[in-house]
Amino acid sequence: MDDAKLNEIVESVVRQLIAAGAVSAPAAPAAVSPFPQQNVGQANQPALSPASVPAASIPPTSELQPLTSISLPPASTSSLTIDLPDPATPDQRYKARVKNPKDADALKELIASTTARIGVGRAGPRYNTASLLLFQGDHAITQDALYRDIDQRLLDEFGLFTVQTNVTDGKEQFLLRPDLGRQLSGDAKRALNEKCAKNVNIQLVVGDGLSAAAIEANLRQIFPVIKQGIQSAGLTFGTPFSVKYCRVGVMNDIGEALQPDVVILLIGERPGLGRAESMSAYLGYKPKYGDTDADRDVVCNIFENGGTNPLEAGAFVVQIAQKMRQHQASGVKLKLATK
Ligand code: B12
Repeated sequence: MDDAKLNEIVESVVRQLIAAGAVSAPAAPAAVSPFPQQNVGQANQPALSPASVPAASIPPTSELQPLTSISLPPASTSSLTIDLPDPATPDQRYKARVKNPKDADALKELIASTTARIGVGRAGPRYNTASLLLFQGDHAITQDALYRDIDQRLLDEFGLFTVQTNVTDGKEQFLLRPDLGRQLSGDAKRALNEKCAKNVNIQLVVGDGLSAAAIEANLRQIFPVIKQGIQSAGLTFGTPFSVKYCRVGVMNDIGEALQPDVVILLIGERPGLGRAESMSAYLGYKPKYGDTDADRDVVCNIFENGGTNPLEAGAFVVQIAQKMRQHQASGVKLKLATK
């Protein structure tokens, strides 16, 4: 949402509060900030802060006048500004918020040493507003990654057609029924039979899993590395496709349907709070019904800037696939074979 839109919303809420008599209109133009302690460089008038709105005096929403019927003193909102800093920028995210720390430098070092949320301070027994907003923002990133589909334009860019698992009732069902996400639907099996090369050396598959954002963040880099790596090793690269509502276990059905030597599944990992771009590559040698995770390998935490770089991960995945073919094994069996 842009600043103008945000201003508009805040302005209309303030107007309603003023109209309902819950707060008094400031005598002169004033900054309105939900972050009173961060009113840096704003008008010298007192800001309308949550503290200046006595909760008991706010009438229920049903009693508020409709916005259209409010006539507003022009001076009270004409220069309404929002001075709330974006809580997700690195300087805000890692800001030490403990008031009067005993050793400010040590606190900064501690904060820099971990991605955990430490040194966030508090307002009485509660989070302060900045921490709460950051938490909510990060949670929204996670929810967004989980609930949306991979951008169709990206799939088109790589010529990937999409098949679906036995999940038929949207993301909620996908989340509640992992078993359905491990089975290709009847239509999917027919589509694979019609469109895909069989008995290839390497079958690459892209699955949404638990984060569409992860695929969007990494596919452009990792896909060409895997494809070229496989081809330059003289191996056959099957017809790649994508699976919607995909769980790792679907590799078994893919193995049964197409009989490749190795299946490589690029899939979105369960997102962390505010970290949605982490992708995994799961690999299995001749996957078949009944195989478990003990028969698979995984290269995890694939993302730029902090994780396994997708270009390097691509090269690593090609190496593992070659090793699997060489030893005709994957997972624990491969580990034992290469001991
Ligand atoms: C959730 C999870 C689990 C759950 C899976 C249950 C479930 N149904 O989701 C549980 C708690 C059972 C689990 C167990 C283990 N896990 Co785990 N797990 C994860 C986590 C947090 C998310 C995985 C994810 O999002 N998958 C994608 C979704 C779409 O897959 P899914 O189909 O819903 O679920 C399947 C996979 O998650 C898979 N899976 C989960 N862990 C592992 C580990 C291995 C080696 C394999 C092959 C598969 C696998 O099992 C699920 C059922 O098929 C990752 C962290 C990460 N950054 O990826 C670690 C992670 C993948 N797990 C890891 C490990 C080591 C294990 C264990 C071996 C731990 C142990 N010593 O017992 C076991 C063995 C797994 C097995 N199934 O045999 C490591 C793998 C490191 C590596 N490169 O080898 C990771 C990366 C965590 C880490 N940073 O150390 N795990």
